[in-house]
Amino acid sequence: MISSNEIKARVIQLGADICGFAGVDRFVDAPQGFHPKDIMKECKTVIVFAARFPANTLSASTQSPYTFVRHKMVDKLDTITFQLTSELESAGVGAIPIPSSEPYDYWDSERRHGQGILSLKHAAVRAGLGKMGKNTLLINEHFGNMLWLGAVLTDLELESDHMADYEACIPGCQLCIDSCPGQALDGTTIIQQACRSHSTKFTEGGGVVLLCNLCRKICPRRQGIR
Ligand code: B12
Ligand code: SF4
Ligand code: SF4
Repeated sequence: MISSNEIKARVIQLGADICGFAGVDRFVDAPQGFHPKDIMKECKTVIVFAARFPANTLSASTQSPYTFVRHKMVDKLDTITFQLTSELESAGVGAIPIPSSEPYDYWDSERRHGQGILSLKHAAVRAGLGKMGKNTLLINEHFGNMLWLGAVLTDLELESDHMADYEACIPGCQLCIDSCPGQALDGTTIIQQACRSHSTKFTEGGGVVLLCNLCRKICPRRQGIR
């Protein structure tokens, strides 16, 4: 039988920087339809991992490098997710991959509101990888919010990691809320429509550029809290 340590070591070997486990009992408050067991009936543990998102992209004078790196991070995390799922399956373990971005099924076109099949930041909190800040992003003590997340559901019963014991935000800070050009943030959630209309640009050449990441960039804890 594969051990917890073997799984974590393999995830790091595949290119992730951090990895944690969250038992399904930690998802009792998940909205109906978005619980791990709604995706995989036999799920017992959510394996959550993340890789560092290169922060230098935030200082470029154009958003193209950031957009390029974002796409590479999607590819990187999805490759780790795919590989881990395949290897667990080969070892006789039930495993279902969670896409790190798209596709997802839920889309409300009126509100331009999408929802991942599993919210990775909620899963990461439950696997001890950090806490959510007022910008609604996961903040890890060492990597801040500059992380891209991934997850695999498994029917293996693995011991859950300790949840983070630090606070994500600096007391009194609301820089991200005040700076958001779309006024999309209120400290607990996000108006997706407002964010989408300020952060996505469709170029005449048919490409897409992520125009805004200010809630990420402006955060004093974007690269860690210690
Ligand atoms: C849809 C989506 C978006 C949407 C909505 C963002 C959002 N905050 O939810 C838009 C297009 C606006 C967006 C923008 C960005 N995104 Co985005 N996005 C996603 C995606 C694909 C799904 C997120 C989702 O389901 N949101 C909908 C729900 C969860 O949000 P909500 O309505 O506020 O949820 C409420 C309830 O539904 C409930 N809930 C929902 N699920 C659960 C589960 C549990 C257990 C509980 C208790 C509650 C609960 O709690 C909320 C509060 O009421 C995820 C990948 C993934 N699968 O998680 C990436 C993801 C969240 N995005 C990410 C990033 C980096 C960004 C951007 C920085 C991109 C950019 N522009 O550069 C911005 C940041 C904007 C911001 N401040 O959030 C990263 C975040 C990494 C991190 N450090 O946290 C993710 C995790 C991708 C990844 N694989 O790393 N994104
Ligand atoms: S990415 Fe930009 S528009 Fe979207 S929530 Fe963050 S600051 Fe606001
Ligand atoms: S900018 Fe301030 S309020 Fe926003 S997430 Fe960072 S520490 Fe929290």
